[in-house]
Amino acid sequence: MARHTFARTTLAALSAVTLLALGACSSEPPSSDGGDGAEGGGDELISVGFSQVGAESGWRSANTMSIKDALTEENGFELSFSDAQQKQENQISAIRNYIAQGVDVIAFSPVVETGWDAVLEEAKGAGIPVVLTDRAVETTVEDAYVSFIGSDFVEEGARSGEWAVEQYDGEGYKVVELQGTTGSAPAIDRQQGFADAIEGSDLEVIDSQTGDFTRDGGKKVMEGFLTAHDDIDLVFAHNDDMGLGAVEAIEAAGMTPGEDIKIITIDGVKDGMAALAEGKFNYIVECNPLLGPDLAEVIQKTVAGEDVEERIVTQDEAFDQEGAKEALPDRQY
Ligand code: GZL
Repeated sequence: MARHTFARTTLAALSAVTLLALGACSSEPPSSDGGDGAEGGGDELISVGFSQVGAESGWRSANTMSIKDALTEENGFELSFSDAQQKQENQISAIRNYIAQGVDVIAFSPVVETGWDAVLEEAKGAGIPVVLTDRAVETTVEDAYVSFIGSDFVEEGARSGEWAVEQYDGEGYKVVELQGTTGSAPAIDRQQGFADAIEGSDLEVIDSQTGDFTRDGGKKVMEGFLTAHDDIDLVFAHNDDMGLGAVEAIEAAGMTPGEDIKIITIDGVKDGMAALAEGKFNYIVECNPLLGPDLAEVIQKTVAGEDVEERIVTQDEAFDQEGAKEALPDRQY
């Protein structure tokens, strides 16, 4: 509110001519009828309610930064942002608040795939378009969202498995898997993609458990794996943060990560790329978190009544240790 108060004070002090030149930087609350709010002079801000999963990983922090950097007032947006601390009930109540506020658009990154039908129905009933970023949902609601912007997680799992087969097939590798958040699209799809890719090779997944995408979760699960198994050759971690937790557990057990036990992860955040460049990881499949610009464009087009692509697939690269050394200096996140 301070921002709006300040804006009103500043605007009140300006001459009428300047005010006209500025264009109505609307500090009025979003239109109550859930309308798109931009039917007025076209210079009004587009009000957006965004529900973020949480702040569980380096990827999430980079994703949040990208969204906040794109949905700024100078870019024509009024952003309400909430962090759900990885709890679906917090996301659902945040979305309900945005509906009650009558924002122009709701966007969110669903922490898990299911359980969204009721709130998606409510947003639809209020005439508020919904955009999904990062993760998909399973829903029976017709036309529940206008677009889903994010990576192909099955492909990320497959690229991880294909590289593992290329490098290690024929050596009878025993694999342990650090899964992402149970029920989340990336955890479900990455596991599927990896399993399909190693089918027919002699790599065998001997244990798999969720570390909830956090470094601490990855460390604790890896400690359990090291206690239960004395023949682990490879860790497949669904994100860098859990892989970095596994590095701590492997080193604490007196072994050398990247050599005694190989590590393949997904994301490609700075800390992960640094571990890869240092030889503690062996391969990373990137999952680009910089979704803000695409989200801003989809919202602007939606409010303007233009068609938007229902599915926007983010392009991802992959890196081995040499690739990480070359790419690290220019990484944006
Ligand atoms: C992927 C994203 C995942 C990342 C994790 O798009 O949902 O969640 O891979 C993050 O690092 O926690």
